[in-house]
Amino acid sequence: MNIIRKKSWEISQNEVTPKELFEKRRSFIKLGAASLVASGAIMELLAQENLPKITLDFIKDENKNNLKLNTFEQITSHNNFYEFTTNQSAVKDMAHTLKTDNWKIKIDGLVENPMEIDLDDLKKMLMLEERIYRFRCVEGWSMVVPWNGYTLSSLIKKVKPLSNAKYIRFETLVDSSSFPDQDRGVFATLDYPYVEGLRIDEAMNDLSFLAIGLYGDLLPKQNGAPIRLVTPWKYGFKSIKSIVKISFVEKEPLNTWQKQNPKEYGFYANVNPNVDHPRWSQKKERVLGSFLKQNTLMFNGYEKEVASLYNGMDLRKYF
Ligand SMILES: Nc1nc2c(c(=O)[nH]1)N[C@H]1C(S)=C(S)[C@@H](COP(=O)(O)O)O[C@H]1N2
Ligand SMILES: [Mo]
Repeated sequence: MNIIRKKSWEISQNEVTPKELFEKRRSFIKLGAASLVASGAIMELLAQENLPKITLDFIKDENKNNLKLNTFEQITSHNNFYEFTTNQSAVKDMAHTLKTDNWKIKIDGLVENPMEIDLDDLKKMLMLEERIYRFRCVEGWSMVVPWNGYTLSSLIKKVKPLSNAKYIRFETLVDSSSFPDQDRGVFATLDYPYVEGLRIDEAMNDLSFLAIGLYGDLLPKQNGAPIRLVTPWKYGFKSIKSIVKISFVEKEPLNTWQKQNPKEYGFYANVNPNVDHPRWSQKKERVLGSFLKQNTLMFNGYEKEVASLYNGMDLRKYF
């Protein structure tokens, strides 16, 4: 893990109000650049101002839970995207090789309306929304992201699954000219394509989201451009990036991390502070940019929305 660590004497961003930040920043501007060394909070405020231009037109999330957003800088500088590298801080500088022009998504398998679509088709068919979600990686870091995209359910309704479609399988692009790790043959870190899956009822849940943007602009490549899944009650590895294929299938798909290490990673991967990873506790998490850890919530805080999907299932067995 490569966490942004602050020294203990620095103030956490959670402890300062926006007004304090504003005033600190004003006095600091008067003082000039020398005081740049001063405060982590000021650095964070300046980072926050480095926002993309809002280019998308979407229905805003009211943020009823008052989640505190991570900065654009934080969200786009610490990434897991093994097709590039396992070095989380290096992804952003490598991601330019991903070719997203003329991107197509093939939807096939057990559906009435199989289709091959691009982002323009999605835009015409579906309603663009903002979703401010917590995001919790299985490694113990987390963030809050304002995604832009479409509910997965709205797309599923358009393709009309057949009654024997029980699961959905997602695939990431395979292209060794886009992804350096796919050019390493037997020395590659993972078996590609990266694959993920959801049960149909999980996919139909209103939280399941296909993101095409964040902070109001199209997704940066390191975050899975041009389209990635977001399932906020599950560990981050379920949120598969740069999707080229969505297949409706009868059997539970073998997802990449389960295939890689079935003792440590399962199909469901629901965030659960009571079920430890075999090598570390899942009770706490460190929010990107924060010094202190906070408690991890059951289903990452989305228990009300998703707990009923798992009635009668032993969550230790179906991990
Ligand atoms: N294709 C692909 N998708 C992926 C990954 C990956 O390596 N390849 N990493 C996963 C993991 S482990 C996490 S935590 C999230 C990270 O998303 P972020 O970089 O946008 O934070 O992407 C997930 N999706
Ligand atoms: Mo992750």
